[in-house]
Amino acid sequence: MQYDSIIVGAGSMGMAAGYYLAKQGKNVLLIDAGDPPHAGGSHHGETRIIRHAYGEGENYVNMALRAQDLWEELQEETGQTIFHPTGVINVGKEEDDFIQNVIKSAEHYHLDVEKMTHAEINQRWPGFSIPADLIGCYERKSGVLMSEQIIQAYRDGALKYGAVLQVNEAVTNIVIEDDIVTIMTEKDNYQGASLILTPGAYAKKLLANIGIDVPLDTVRKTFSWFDAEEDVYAANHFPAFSFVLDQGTYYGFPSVEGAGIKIGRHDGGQKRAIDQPNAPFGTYSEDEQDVSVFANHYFSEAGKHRIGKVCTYTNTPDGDFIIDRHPDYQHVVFACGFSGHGYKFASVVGETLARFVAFQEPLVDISTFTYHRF
Ligand code: PYC
Repeated sequence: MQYDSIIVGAGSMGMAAGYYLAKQGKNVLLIDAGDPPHAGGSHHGETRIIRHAYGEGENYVNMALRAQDLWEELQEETGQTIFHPTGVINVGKEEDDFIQNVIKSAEHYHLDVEKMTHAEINQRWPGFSIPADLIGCYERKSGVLMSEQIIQAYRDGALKYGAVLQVNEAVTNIVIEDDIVTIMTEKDNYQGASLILTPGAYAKKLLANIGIDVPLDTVRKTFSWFDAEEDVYAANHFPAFSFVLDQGTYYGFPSVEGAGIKIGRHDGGQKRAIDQPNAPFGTYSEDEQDVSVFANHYFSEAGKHRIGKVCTYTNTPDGDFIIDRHPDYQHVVFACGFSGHGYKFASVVGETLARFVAFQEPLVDISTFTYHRF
């Protein structure tokens, strides 16, 4: 049997691509070394932020807006709450590049963003304790995505539309010919007319198989939940947040469904070898210390550290994504290097990859994400 498309890596991006292809009636095979949603990649921890006025650069705004439309479509199709419209506040010094990019993105794309002083922020949300040297840019229409629930929804949808999913099956080799690809796993061999590679943290290793050298680092990251007064921090009246500070970049979530405030540090972390287990939370003193110091400083009523978890970022040297075609084989496409800020785009990346293998133009501009820019 030959599939129209094989997808290697059924995490955030791959599962979304499988869903959109299967929905179009394509005969799709998804293969994953785990059984997604799972805690071994970059999609667990329940929640992710979606921001539209993008501090990492204006070139992401169209993608963020298309991603938002697709999340709302998925929410409607599944009847599940996968997006909480909490709003997101970006906090930092006014002159910081990230804050300036948020302001520019908002102006150029006419986004609903309110610039606020520290006093206005502390008054509107008394759970914050923002010092006088910082400002905030509040995006009312952004919010929180339920990351694991979404992978499950894409999985259920892909299967409903006829996709085949092989789980707990590691790929051992990939052979590409002019009009066919053969994927070899520990259990079987599969053939398809096109191939999408979305292997997350395994990208460097798997892409090397097909002659593509991507400069990626895999980095151990942690995030934590803190006890929170629901009156102050519940998701129906407290926003998600992103802080760009001299001492580091932090992000976090209001208490969604009583989970407590969730906080992580975006920069830093420990480089890790992907074939070694990730060191558990608490291995390094900074795992708990970093976010606790941040919580005590910028939150007036954050409670005790409740629990922490580990995950992995797959970082490119410039922090921008890689979404491209194989230079010699147009029927092979890949996406990787999401550098800790990719989840919110999973819907639009999945749609784009599905269009790529059907030789349709993407609906958003991804021209800055080529792998040969390095
Ligand atoms: O891009 O907003 C973000 C984010 C939150 C957590 C990690 N990245």
